Order: sequence, then structure tokens, then C-alpha cells
Amino acid sequence: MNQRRHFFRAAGATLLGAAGVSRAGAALLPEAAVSTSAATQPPPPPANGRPFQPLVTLNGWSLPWRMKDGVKEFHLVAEPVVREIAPGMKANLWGYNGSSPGPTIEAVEGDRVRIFVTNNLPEVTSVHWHGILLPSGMDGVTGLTQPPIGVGKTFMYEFVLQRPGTHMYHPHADEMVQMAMGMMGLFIIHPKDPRQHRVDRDFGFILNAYDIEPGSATPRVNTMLDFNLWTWNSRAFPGIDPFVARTGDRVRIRVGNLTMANHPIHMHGPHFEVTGTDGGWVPKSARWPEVTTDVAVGQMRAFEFDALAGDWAIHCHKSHHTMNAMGHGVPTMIGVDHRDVVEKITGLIPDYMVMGDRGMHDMAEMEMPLPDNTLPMMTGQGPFGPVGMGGMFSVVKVRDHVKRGDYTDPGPYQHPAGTLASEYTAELEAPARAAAPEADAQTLQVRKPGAHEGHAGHSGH
Ligand SMILES: [Cu+2]
Repeated sequence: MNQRRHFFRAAGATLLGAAGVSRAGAALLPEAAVSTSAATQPPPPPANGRPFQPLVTLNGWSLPWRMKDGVKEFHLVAEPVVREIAPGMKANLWGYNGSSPGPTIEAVEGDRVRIFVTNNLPEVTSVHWHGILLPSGMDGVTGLTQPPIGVGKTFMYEFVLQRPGTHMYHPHADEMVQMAMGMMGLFIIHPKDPRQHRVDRDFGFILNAYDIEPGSATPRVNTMLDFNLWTWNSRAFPGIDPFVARTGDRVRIRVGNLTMANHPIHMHGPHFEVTGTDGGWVPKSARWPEVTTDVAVGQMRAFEFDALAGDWAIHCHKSHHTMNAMGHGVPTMIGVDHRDVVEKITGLIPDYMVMGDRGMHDMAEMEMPLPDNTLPMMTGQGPFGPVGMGGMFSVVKVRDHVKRGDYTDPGPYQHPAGTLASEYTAELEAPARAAAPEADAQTLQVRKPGAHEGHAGHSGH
């Protein structure tokens, strides 16, 4: 695991931040840890404070804290970052402490937290603690509950965590720009009693989206709906890590949505139950089985399942959200034979390719010249060929012999004998209807309502 955490920031940044907290003084600011890696970095169990089982942030990390007189102190630094969206593409985003999304903040019900926020962006910001019960003046809404955090300044937020749950943080200052640039993070409040809501593996990520012109690296911040990169924690498949679990594990996945669209998150394999929302935990009697849960804009959903061995796709069910950078203004070519015009077009455009006339699966294998820093539309290699997916797609990988605390990719699933779909190669007898189209039409006619046979079954007539 490529772990690059620096627990001491460059002196310049620290001093810049400290300038705004004159009453605390530079020496009193907690260190602001930094990670620029997009690897999943499962945090160690807490070294101090109340015990809890840490969250595994997908392609992310958790922010270290320090205990000061019984208060958990964190230091967030809002700043420009470079984020690898997937191998082959990097984006110029804004985030916190070196990454977008920012590090996950984890604390425990009953904890008093003090969060220093230093603004190293080129414009003002603030932090809203999405869904957390706190005094109104700590809610982080610029103009309404606080003045903006000026460039180079540091603000201090302090509150007691009253209820366990799944939450987020994000700016409430120039939100359209700052969230389009990737400023967001998870905030997990673990239960005071670690036996409550206990699972074996606890994953979390935020749904986000970017509009980055192929060949460029900075998101277009004015885009409202037509984004071209649909991401989980600012990563697109095949850059999203798998959810690794052991057969029989109780697994929780927590999802927050800070995009401009709903995302029906669908998981293959085991059925799950939605166990948590923005408002807290769903009572056991009110849960129902699901295979898809729609996460609306601004919502959080936590769902749980008992892991079954296999490689199970997990993805947004809006099919355009499992694609990378693509234009939507292209005509549908299915059924159009334009081979005869290709020769003429090639005279004008040498790289012209016939595509889409038999569907678009071929795009998964196609080697087209792409601008630098651009992801193919659908990609990812599986044991049986190209997966043909991009965007909001990953795999829940469950194996019998995964060690507790091990999240490394176990590779492709070895399917037990007799459980794998395969080509049917025995002699095929031509079906009768394919041989005789007229007979087919007649069959349809007899079944039409109105024909005498059609009425036979209707006792009400
Ligand atoms: Cu979606």
C-alpha cells in the first residue's frame, strides 16, 4: 500500500494557518496530517479516547487527532490538491489535507471535538457539518451563522457529538464551485458502546461527479447536470478499490451523495438492508430487504449484508453513470450500415472508425487515440475479458480465507465446478419458428384476444 502520510506540514502552510488563530497561538494548533495517495488506507484502532472500530474509507484515509484536556482536536486544511481519478488521469481539485475528498473524521458519541479549519484556498470558505446535531453557531453557513473563513485564516469549531451516525462535511460558501471542485469528506460518529451496530467490516464513500473536458485537468464548475466523470471518493472505475470481505462477515457500506443527481446503488449477490440514514439508525423492525437503494442528493445511506463468496458487482444503476468521459450528443447508430461511406469519410478524417452500428460493447476493447489525461469511456479488465465499465462501479470481493483487517485485493474469484456460465456447444436443432415465419405469425394470431381460444379462459365473460 502506497502510504504517504506526512504528519508535519510545510512550515509556511502552518504559519499561514496559525496567523488567523491569535488567541490560540501557533504552538497550540494540532498538526495537519497530509495524504496525497488515492490508496485505501485502513486506519489503525484508536490509540487514545473511547474505543471504536475504524471505518475503511474507500480510496481514502482517516484524519489523526490529538487529545487535549479530554477534547479530540483535529486540523483540516482546505487547499488545492491533485487527485488521480484513475490510473492515467489526474485532476486539479480542491480538497482537504492533500486529498479530495478530505480525510474521514472519526469520533465517538459523547466526544467533545474541536476542529481547526485553515483556509489555503484562493477564496473564502466555511465547513458545514452535514447532519450532525450541534449548536446553531457551529453549523458553518457563511453569512447566516458565521463570517466566511478568509484566505489564510483559521477558524475553530467545537461541539459535543450527541448521536452515533453517518455524516459528511462540506463548505457552505460558494458551494457550487467548491463542491464541483471536490471539497467534501465523511464524518463518522461511532456508538459509545462498541457492541452496538457492530459489524466485521465497515466501508464508506461519497458519490461525487466532475465535468472535465477530455485532455484537460480542471473541472468545469458551472456544469449543472451533464457531468462526464461519475466518481466514488473522486475515483472512477477501474480506479475504485474493491470491497474485500471474508465469507460470512457482516459488512456495512455507508454512502453519501454530494452530486447533482440521485444514484440508485445496486449490489449483486447478497440482499442487504438499509440500516442507517442521515437521521441515524433504522430500528430493526423497520428495515426491509433490498438489492438497490436510491441515494438522493444530500442523503446518506448505510446498508448491511452477510457476505457470500464471489465477485459481486456494485454500481450505480443509471447506466450513463458507469461510463467515463463521453459525449452524449452522438446519434444512435444501431442498425445503420454506414460501411459504404467510410471510405469517403476516411479521405477527410484519417482516424475515422465505424462504431456503434451493432451496439457499443466494442468500445470496451477499442484502442482509440485519446487526448492526454483522458480515461477511456469504459474499461477495466476482468478474468473473462474487458469489463466494459467506468465511473461508479466496483466489486465486492468475498473469499473464505481473508484475514481480519486484510483489505488487499484477493484477485479474481475461483468459481466452484458447475457454477460458471459457459457457451453451449452441443448440436443445436433449429427452432421451428425460425424456419417458418408464416407459422410464427399464425401462432401469434391464435393467441390474440378476440380469437375464440382467447376467450376460453375468461370465466367472467
Ligand atoms: Cu448514478
